[in-house]
Formats: sequence, structure tokens, C-alpha cells
Amino acid sequence: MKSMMNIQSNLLNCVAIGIISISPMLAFAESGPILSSTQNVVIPGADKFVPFGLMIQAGDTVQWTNNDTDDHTLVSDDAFTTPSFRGVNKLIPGTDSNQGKPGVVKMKFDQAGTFIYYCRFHSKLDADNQPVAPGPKGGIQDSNGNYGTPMMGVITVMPTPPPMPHSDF
Ligand SMILES: [Cu+2]
Repeated sequence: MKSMMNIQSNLLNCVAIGIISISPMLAFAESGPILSSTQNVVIPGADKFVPFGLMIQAGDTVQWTNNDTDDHTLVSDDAFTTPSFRGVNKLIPGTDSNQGKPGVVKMKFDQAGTFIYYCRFHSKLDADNQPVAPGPKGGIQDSNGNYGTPMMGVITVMPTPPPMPHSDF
């Protein structure tokens, strides 16, 4: 039992040393420039965007990759989209029409806001601008008669935080 206690306190010491040696790097990361990044949305072998919702920072790029054999589209729902992107209507080719390779579409979001989008082949807007599944021909009906989730997604663009004020102590 005593040796067990010793092992535990040794482990705690290791953890403490680890935290101390990492902390200078954390401080550097906090004071360094905020780097923009690329976030991914994937279309698997199904009529959906994964993830459905994505939160990014202004300046980030979103890359849509279509791993499905079928073509899909990226169309903005202008009634609800708030950043500058309006009238977006892009084809994301599937592997059948792109020499076996996944089609890729990239968009860089410089403005904060919400980008609501859908695939016009596998979703449509109703009279209230709400995306609905296109069934009965376009969707898969479940045992309750529903045609499932429309093929759509949401990108939330957060404003870039202002740079930390410089302090010279
Ligand atoms: Cu589609």
C-alpha cells in the first residue's frame, strides 16, 4: 500500500513538471497571431453534409469534399444567410463525373454571420424558405411516411477577436 502511494506521488510530480514545461508554449500561443484555418465538410456516400453545423472564425476557409458517386450542389439560402455570400450555386462533382476523384469546393468566410446552405438536388425551399426533403422521388421514405432531413447545413462564422493589448511590465 505504501509503495502504491509512492507511485501515485511520483505520477503527480511528473504531471506537475509536464504542466510547467508546457506553460511557456501556451503563453506563446495566446500572444501569437491568430491563424486562419481550413475546416472540412464531407459528403459521405449519402445525401447529407457532415457535420450538419460548423462553427468557424472570420478568415477561415471551409472545404466541401464530395466522396459520394453522385453530384451534389452547394446553394445558399439567401433568406437566412447573413455574411456577404449571396446567390451561391456551385456544383460539387461526385466521383462518377470527376474521373474517380471527389469534387472539392472551397469558400473563405471573411465576415461574421450565418451561412445557411442546401443541395438543390436533394432539398428544396418551401414557400417560407425552409429547406425540405424533395421526396417522394428524391428522398427516402421511412416507415412513418416521412422523407427525412433535407440535405442542408449551417456555417456559423464567429467574429475574429481583437488582438490582445500589448503590456510592457
Ligand atoms: Cu445532393
